[in-house]
Amino acid sequence: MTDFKISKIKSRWILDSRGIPTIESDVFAGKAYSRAAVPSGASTGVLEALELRDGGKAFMGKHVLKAIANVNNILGKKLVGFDVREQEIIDAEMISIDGTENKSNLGANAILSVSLAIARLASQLSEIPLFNYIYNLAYKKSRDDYLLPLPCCNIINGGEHAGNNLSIQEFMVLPVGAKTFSQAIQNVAEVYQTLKKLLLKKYGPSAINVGDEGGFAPNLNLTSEAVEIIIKAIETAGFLLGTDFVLGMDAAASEFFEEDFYNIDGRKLSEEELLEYYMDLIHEYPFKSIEDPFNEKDFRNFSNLTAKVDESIQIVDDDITVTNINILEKAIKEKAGNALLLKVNQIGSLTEAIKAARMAFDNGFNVMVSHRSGETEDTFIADLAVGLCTGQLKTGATCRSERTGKFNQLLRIEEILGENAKYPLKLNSWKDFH
Ligand code: 2PG
Ligand code: MG
Repeated sequence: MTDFKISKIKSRWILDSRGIPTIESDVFAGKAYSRAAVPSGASTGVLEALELRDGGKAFMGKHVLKAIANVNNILGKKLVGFDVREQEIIDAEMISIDGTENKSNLGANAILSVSLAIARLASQLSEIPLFNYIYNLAYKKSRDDYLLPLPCCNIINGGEHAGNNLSIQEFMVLPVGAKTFSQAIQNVAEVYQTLKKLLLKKYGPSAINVGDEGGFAPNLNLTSEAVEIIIKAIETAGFLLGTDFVLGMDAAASEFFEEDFYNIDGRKLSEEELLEYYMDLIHEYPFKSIEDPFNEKDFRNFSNLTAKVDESIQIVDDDITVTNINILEKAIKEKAGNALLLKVNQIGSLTEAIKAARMAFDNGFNVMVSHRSGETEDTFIADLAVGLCTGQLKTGATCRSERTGKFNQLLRIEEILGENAKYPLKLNSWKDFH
């Protein structure tokens, strides 16, 4: 008889992709165990659940020994005996032990490491793949075919993720013309390698250094320069712009917002001018996804832009909603955006992340599962994107193992599913899967 009851939890620190410590937890049921690690952002939303750091000298204040102690000494004791298949009950228990709105007692990083490891252990002990387990958990039913995500790949890095002058944080290519996930990621990898050659030729060797998310970080000054060279790479690699690939961006505008203007491309734009700036970009180039176009408090301008763009274009809420259902509710009500960026560590438990995704879908919003700029080798979000059938995932470029690990897990999932692996034909393909 399989033993599903938690017998022990053990947490430790590991290094994330920027060399900053983060927390990893092992949850045991008898001799079996599963493990999960927690990522960390650089351009974080102010209302994100609290990532507990020690302060003081070690790792420049960024050590996570307090969070680790909270798992080993508190959660590890209180959760013994819980059945790992009771994800919602265990997450609720951890939230209640923490007792704060933003998980500031135990740390969202402490709670999340346990929450994800529990789901992984339950899937392992139930002998079903993690994506399958997540689907059953989220939708309380089962299915045979799954929607693999469109990989929204960030191939030029700017903003907080790179040491260059680009104001826009992420320039993404979306391989919408592919018929399968594996073809899609191959197409992106070919564009990425072509872009490398073009950048080297035009700007010299320093232009092919990469940023935090594996995209190139050339020292360009203008958004248009980055977009133009990406388009050239798409075409040089033999693809059709608009058909094989469309474009996406994460402006992460809170990072270049300065009280009453936006500092972009060496200019100071008012909010009205910034809105026009996006409209011009959309007019000139096939942008189909724009994330965080205004600062995270500006619901009004998120609404204005959403109302102005064609409905085939996504306005993605990240820092503004921080995967929090109470804030998402406001965004839905005010039509501030039409898509949710889903980051498990913004909210701190799997149950709450699933709730946010379901609320988004129930209200017609798209959902894009997302990594953080500080990542680990943990590939949980690949299974999460498939399990929720979001049809979209952003996890950087086809470079650096903490990014490619997620794509590689998706290649394995595609293989497991065979003909039951579907690939999105449009950004809201999820509608057929829920
Ligand atoms: C974002 C993320 C991930 P960070 O803004 O969407 O790309 O960046 O993890 O630094 O918040
Ligand atoms: Mg973002």
